[in-house]
Amino acid sequence: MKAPSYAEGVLAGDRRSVARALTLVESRRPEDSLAAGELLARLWPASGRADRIAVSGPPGAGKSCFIEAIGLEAVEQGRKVAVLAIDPSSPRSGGSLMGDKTRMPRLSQSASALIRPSPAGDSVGGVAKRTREAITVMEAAGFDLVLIETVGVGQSEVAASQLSDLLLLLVLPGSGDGLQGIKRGVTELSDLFVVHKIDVQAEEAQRTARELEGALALLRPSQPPWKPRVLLASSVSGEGIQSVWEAISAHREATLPGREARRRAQQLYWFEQRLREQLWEEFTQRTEVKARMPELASAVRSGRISADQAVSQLLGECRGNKCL
Ligand SMILES: Nc1nc2c(ncn2[C@@H]2O[C@H](COP(=O)(O)OP(=O)(O)OP(=O)(O)O)[C@@H](O)[C@H]2O)c(=O)[nH]1
Ligand SMILES: [Mg+2]
Repeated sequence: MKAPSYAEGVLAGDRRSVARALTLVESRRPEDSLAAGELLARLWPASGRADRIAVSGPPGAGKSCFIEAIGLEAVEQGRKVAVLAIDPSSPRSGGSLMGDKTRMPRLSQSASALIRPSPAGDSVGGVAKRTREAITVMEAAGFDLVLIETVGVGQSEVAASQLSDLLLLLVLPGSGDGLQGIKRGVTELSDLFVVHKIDVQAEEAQRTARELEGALALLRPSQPPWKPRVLLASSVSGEGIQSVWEAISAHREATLPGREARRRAQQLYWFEQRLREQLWEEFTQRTEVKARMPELASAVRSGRISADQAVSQLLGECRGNKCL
């Protein structure tokens, strides 16, 4: 039984146990899922203690560099920092800790930080497939700040906001008049906006920040009473990083009273989400369904029947032979 021994190690904050536990919960092997479930059940009561921050933004916006800068600031403040990042370059990161690939060389040297890259191939909706499970492991191990890097392609912000207390969006200078460059849905979910790389485009950055502020004034706040803020920073020069950290702290203070309620609502979201995934998985794995799906799909593709007719037909047959 792997689960109990890992659990003790994780709860004691042992880094090797944490790494093993993460590998177990991220495993896609069916035979690991029981042990992973047991492990998570053991760790669950000890989770929930960290501030969870998701960092989103377009590819190349500097998310990884920014997480390193903020992480180092947090470590300096005495925090224990866990980073859950997507490693875009490797299909399987084989346990080697990110180094240059994930652009957090200094943070990965810190004894108060643990960086866990997951392969980009495992991502769903812009965050790693097992990010929520990884958060549980990290929190049970005593990390009190979890930084989550998204892959930053549209879509990712819903999942990111459903697993974090704060969604921080990195914006590049000159990336659009006000909100044009950023999708409205994304903006509505974000709690902090950071116009990044101001070391190279200082004036453009100021203008972008003003435009964003103007646009935000028209939007409904994501987490009342917190009012989203726009800040400017550079992870290269370090300018503005401390102000971002202060804004993160202010957000925490303003939203802490509502945090438990928000997290319960998030659990409900994931309950439905996972149930949907699971049911789809199980349903489409059934022999009868597997056999019928391609025929129906090609009938829909060729226009012989409508999508709705295909669904009715498949479900009707399944009910008929009791496979549903
Ligand atoms: N000038 C300047 N360059 C930066 C800054 N932050 C990051 N960069 C550069 O921007 C490039 C992308 O940085 P990353 O941190 O990898 O960006 P990312 O958003 O994580 O990229 P993906 O994960 O690949 O989407 C790198 O060449 C960095 O050196 C900054 O504050 N100023
Ligand atoms: Mg990155």
